[in-house]
Amino acid sequence: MNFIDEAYLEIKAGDGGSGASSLRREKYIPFGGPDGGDGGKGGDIYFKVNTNLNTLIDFQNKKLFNAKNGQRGAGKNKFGAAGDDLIIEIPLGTVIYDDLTDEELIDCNEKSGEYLIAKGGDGGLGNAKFKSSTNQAPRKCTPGFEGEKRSIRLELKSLADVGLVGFPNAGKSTFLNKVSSAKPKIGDYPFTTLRPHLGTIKGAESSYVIADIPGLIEGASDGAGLGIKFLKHISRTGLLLIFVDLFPSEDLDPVKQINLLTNELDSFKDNLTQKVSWIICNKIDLIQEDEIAMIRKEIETKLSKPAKDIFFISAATGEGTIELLKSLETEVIGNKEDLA
Ligand SMILES: Nc1nc2c(ncn2[C@@H]2O[C@H](COP(=O)(O)OP(=O)(O)OP(=O)(O)O)[C@@H](O)[C@H]2O)c(=O)[nH]1
Ligand SMILES: [Mg+2]
Repeated sequence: MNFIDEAYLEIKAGDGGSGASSLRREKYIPFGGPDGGDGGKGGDIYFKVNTNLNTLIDFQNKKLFNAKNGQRGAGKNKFGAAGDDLIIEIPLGTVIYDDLTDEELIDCNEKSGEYLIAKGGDGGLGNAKFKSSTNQAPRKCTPGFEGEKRSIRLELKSLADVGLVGFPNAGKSTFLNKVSSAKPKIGDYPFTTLRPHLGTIKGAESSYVIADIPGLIEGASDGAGLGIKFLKHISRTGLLLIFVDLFPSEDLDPVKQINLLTNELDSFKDNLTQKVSWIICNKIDLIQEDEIAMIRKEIETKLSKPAKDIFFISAATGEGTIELLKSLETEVIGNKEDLA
């Protein structure tokens, strides 16, 4: 499944209706008092989590959202009706930012969460409210207040269980293609994957979700390549798979690749290096069997941060992937139980 992970919206809560200025006119009452009612409150705008949604695709074309204005007050002390609230449904895990200041406003991470994002303006006061001992027939009334207006950005942090990281061309997408029904594009050039993809793996006992994100390169944390922009998508996964290219086009041996990647992960704010990560050495079909033991030894002894586990696979031929998937399922079930 290819998902759209970002959206920009302009939202505007309803304005309050204006208060009315009116003097009571009835038979036999020549000087009726003021009876202008207040205006109605403008509608609020809420974001509501809908767990059936998993993309922000619905927002790509619709960028403007307005809640209804409150109605004006009227004579005979009639209050204006309040404007209806607007409820916008979003996927679980959506984070809302103020697009102008980049401040994080709301993290919509509760399953039945409903979050107020823009408040409707209060209605204005009718002239009945201005009656006093010195002014029995005021004409004054006030306009309604404006509803809050905001430019916001939505970002979806995917709720995948497992995240794939690695240099471009390491074979992350090939792996996801092989083991799930997701079909991210594969290419023998860097940055084939431009957006995150999610794939569901049906294990023996449960299913879980793997997120494939664009490749990282050295300096990603300073904006090189596609940058670390997409790392947020794996900031909530319990487990990272660090993909190592055993047949890289550049002179990057496995230990170097892992150390560089770990450095980039370190520079990302969400403590990605605190996560459990496994090393996945890919493309064993392209190297000699006796090299594997040597590489394993190197990784075990030379990493700046020791790896929890090391796997050798070929995403292309499928060799080693079944063992990896078995271990993944066990780990993911364990992580889910820890969370429960
Ligand atoms: N021989 C061999 N080639 C592989 C293997 N895995 C991937 N490849 C090839 O390596 C190239 C890159 O594969 P991708 O899956 O697109 O790599 P990626 O890590 O997703 O790359 P980006 O999306 O650019 O980050 C493609 O030409 C694949 O066919 C493997 O196990 N063996
Ligand atoms: Mg890819």
